[in-house]
Amino acid sequence: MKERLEQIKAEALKQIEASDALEKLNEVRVNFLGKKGELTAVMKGMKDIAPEDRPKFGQLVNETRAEIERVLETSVKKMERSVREAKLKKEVIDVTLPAKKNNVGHRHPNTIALEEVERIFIGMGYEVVEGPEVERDYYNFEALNIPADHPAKDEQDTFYISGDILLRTQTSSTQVHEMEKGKLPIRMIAPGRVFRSDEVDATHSPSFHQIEGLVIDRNITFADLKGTLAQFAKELFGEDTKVKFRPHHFPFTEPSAEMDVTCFKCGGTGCRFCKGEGWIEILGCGMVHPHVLEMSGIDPEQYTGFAFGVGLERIALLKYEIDDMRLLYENDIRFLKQF
Ligand code: 2U9
Repeated sequence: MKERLEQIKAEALKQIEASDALEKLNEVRVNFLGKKGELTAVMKGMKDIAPEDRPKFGQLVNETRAEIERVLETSVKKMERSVREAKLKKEVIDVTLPAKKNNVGHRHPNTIALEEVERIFIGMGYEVVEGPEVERDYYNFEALNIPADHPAKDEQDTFYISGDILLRTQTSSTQVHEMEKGKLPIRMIAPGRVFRSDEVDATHSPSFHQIEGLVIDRNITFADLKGTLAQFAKELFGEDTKVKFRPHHFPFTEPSAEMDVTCFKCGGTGCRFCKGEGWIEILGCGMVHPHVLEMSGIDPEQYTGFAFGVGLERIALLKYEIDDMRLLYENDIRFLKQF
């Protein structure tokens, strides 16, 4: 039996010596030390040995196993080291090579303009609220005092999904949801994507972005509207910017107005940028129509409010002197990088 163990050890050491890969060493481990390996088979022969010889025999088997394990472990370590060294030799790093250029993205002009507008209104205590792009007819039109026969409701202007489900044409629907919550006062802006069935040209797109504002509290007057929007214009276009309000009509506000700002290029004297006008139209605004308040459960005898709406792309085009809206949607990095 002793000779058999000597034989096994010699054979194992020979195979370890001949191994040239980690997988081969593992095979040796399985073949000699594994559950179905040679040493286990010898152990199973224990029952044929005289009981008094068994302890000695067991010790011999254990010594053989320990010796094989020791040699195997040393070889594995040696093999791992040489594999690592070979890998390192192969992976030479040439520190003189030029560095890989990291192409970082760039904020879109719309995003820059939006963040600027948000910063201004957050500074005045407004909340930024977002709402769904898919809306019910009621929230997009009816609740805003836009009657069924209003031209804006025409299929040509609105993308209908089915029945009374549509893609919002204005972010006002977000403000209606906010009014319905019944928590007053409200001081919010609602930025977001809107959709209108328009042909694409230098100033139109079937999908663009609006920022609408809404303030509702006791004793809100047109003076609050003027002061707020004049401050907004100064912060956005420069301290010297003056504003002018022209009467207008919107179904959801009464009275309504459009606001112009003095041209930030010529200061109001007239130049090519403002087409000689000295003024640039910026936004629409007005006092929230009492019927609009009423429909959303707000008592117009107790509360009044003002609202406004600006086109985000219009602000971006003006601020960054871009003359074609389509450039904003092409996402050409060479264009975007300029702002
Ligand atoms: C509620 C009540 C009133 C939002 C308003 C405008 C005037 C306006 C346009 C500007 C350019 C849209 O992007 S644009 O095409 N918007 O002129 N929007 S007042 O009035 C509201 C909103 C919500 C509940």
